[in-house]
Amino acid sequence: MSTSRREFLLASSSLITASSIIGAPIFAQTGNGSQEHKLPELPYAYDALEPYIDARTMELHHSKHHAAYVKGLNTAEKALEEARAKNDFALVQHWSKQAAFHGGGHFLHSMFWKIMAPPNNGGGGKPSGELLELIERDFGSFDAFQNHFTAAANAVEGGGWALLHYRPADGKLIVLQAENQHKLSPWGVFPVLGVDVWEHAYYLKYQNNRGEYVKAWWNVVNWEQVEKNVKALKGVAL
Ligand code: MN3
Repeated sequence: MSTSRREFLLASSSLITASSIIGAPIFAQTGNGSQEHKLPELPYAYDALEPYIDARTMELHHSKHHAAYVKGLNTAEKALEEARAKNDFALVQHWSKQAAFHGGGHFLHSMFWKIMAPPNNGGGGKPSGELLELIERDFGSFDAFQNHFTAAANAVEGGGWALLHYRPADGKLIVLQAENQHKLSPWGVFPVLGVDVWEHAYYLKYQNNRGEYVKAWWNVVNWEQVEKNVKALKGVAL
């Protein structure tokens, strides 16, 4: 790593860790680099997003699915560490793919819990202030953004996500999809809002009706957190 790159990372990480833990942007550091990844606690109870997302789905999603991504990421990183120690890279492709898949899952789910809040208590409604201005500038109107994002979510092939990204290079917000947890978004963009459209996110309550789930999900979006995520990325020079 170049000196300037390292200095930039050090400077940005100290800025980001200055934020408070509660309500911190999703980019806040949660470890010191030598610890194992941990399943974050939900910022609300399993039933807090009812009636839009049911308690049983939230419990399974967090305690089973997200936990599996955390475990998978730790396993992959450990395996790559052992490969280096033994200088045996026969399985480097397998473990690299596992690290990307589970790493993507851990990051996106950590974001997902935070960008939701109980309906009428932080969740739902529309963005305001600076975030609304950015959305209107980049999508024309909030309705156009919402229609675009909803369509992207409904059209994901198989398991995946619709994501609102912030692109520091030009300060724009863009909507893209992700297949699985990590495919179809380019480098240099950072998710600030996302909806999980894997079937495990909605099947118990909505069965095969993804459209109804996505429509309901807007009622629990925590716009204040989305704005914090965008602000944390402003000024990051990439
Ligand atoms: Mn999921």
